[in-house]
Amino acid sequence: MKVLLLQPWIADFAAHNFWIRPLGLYRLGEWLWQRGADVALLDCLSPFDAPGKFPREIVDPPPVLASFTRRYGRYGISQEEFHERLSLHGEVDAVLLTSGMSYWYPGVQWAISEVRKAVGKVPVALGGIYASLWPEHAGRHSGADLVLAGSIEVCGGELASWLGIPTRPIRPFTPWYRLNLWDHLDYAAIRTALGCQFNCSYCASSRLHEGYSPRAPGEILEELSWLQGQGVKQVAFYDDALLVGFQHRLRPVLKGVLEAGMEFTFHTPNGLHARYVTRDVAKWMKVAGFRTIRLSLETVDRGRQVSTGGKVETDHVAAAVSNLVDAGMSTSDIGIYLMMGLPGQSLEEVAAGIEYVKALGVRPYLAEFSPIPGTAEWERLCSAGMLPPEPDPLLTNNSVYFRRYWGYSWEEIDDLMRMARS
Ligand code: B12
Repeated sequence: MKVLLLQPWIADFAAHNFWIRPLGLYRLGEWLWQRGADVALLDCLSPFDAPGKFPREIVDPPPVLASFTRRYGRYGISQEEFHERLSLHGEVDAVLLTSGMSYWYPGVQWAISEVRKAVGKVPVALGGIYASLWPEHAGRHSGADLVLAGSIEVCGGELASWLGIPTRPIRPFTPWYRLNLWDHLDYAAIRTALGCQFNCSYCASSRLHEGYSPRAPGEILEELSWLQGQGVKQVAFYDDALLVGFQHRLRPVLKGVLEAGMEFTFHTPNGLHARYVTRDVAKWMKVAGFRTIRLSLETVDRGRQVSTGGKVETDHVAAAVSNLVDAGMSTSDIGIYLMMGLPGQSLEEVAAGIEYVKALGVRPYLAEFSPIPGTAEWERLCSAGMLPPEPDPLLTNNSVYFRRYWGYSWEEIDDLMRMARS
């Protein structure tokens, strides 16, 4: 059996390439190969430089977004390139798509429709983040024959019986990079664990990955060593909680990297837990080559810090910044995420966060709240009438939701965003 793994286009008003890599499809490829299937990859988001902007083709926005004046686009490779690559893969027995942000689902629809045009009746299944967070919507609107929610460990049985492959492994585990899925870019993304030990009220991590499963440091080192051999220089960590259990998880990895003389520039575009950035951790990060550092503060309002999950206190961030600076990190490489648009949050609260972060000498980054079904914040919004009944996932777009539902004017919001940038 030959299976084509497909990473679809992004459909949005903007799309930045923060070292985006199809990690979910890599894991799926490993799982399929162990069960006797051969795998190939078509990635609509490769090859493009990172960090950077994806090329886009302007398209008409879906009707629900028509009132937004910004231009909507399809980001990634051109349609011609898509069809060329599809034909190079020859005949396949099934196409398995992943999905990223749920509000990128038009990208999934376009990809499935193009596959159908080119290959006709091939079975198409969809998984990943949109499929996991909005399974009914994806079932009705994606065009896939099968929609599977959750990690492959959770939905694997159903996938195996649909494909007619064994549920249990019949081949030894082989990492994705030995399955010919590598596309020769000079950057990579990696996860050292799946899931998160925290349970923040706005985050869907627990719906995507049950529990918390760290990978063995040796396995991560082997992957890094292979990537180094391919000329990879930049590596982004995609963990939810990279620094949890630092001494027995990340420290051995960084030690191994240094001992083997591997030279990487590491990035943490997904915010780190500030409380774990101790002096020791900061020193390791500096020595091992960490560059882009993002810390999650989210808000300086103590009540909201507690009610959203208690992962951070304002002082943790001040201590983390000073530890990083003392370790030799440049303040221009340190950014602090602040959430904006949370239910009940005021402009003043966000502004106070911006002031606080600037006073630390580092840069605030506003992360617009994107409501996700199944989270505590979602329930809060529904009871407060701050979401239409049966909302289209497009309205949860991080560039859309807060402008339409937060309760402040565009001018007020623009002022706040300018304040963060200035
Ligand atoms: C890394 C990450 C980022 C990175 C990279 C994002 C990217 N575009 O790839 C950065 C830091 C840039 C980022 C930014 C943002 N992110 Co983010 N991010 C994540 C994170 C932590 C991991 C995603 C990931 O790469 N997973 C890796 C692989 C291993 O997992 P996976 O894809 O789910 O695959 C598994 C299964 O889904 C399944 N599977 C996958 N595909 C398929 C296919 C088939 C057929 C099958 C059967 C199974 C299957 O098998 C895989 C293995 O088990 C998730 C949280 C999470 N724990 O997933 C949030 C998450 C995706 N992000 C989220 C949000 C809100 C954002 C921001 C909007 C935040 C903000 N306001 O700025 C921005 C948007 C930026 C953008 N436009 O890209 C939300 C999603 C929101 C939504 N509505 O969809 C999440 C879920 C976090 C949350 N708040 O709950 N993010």
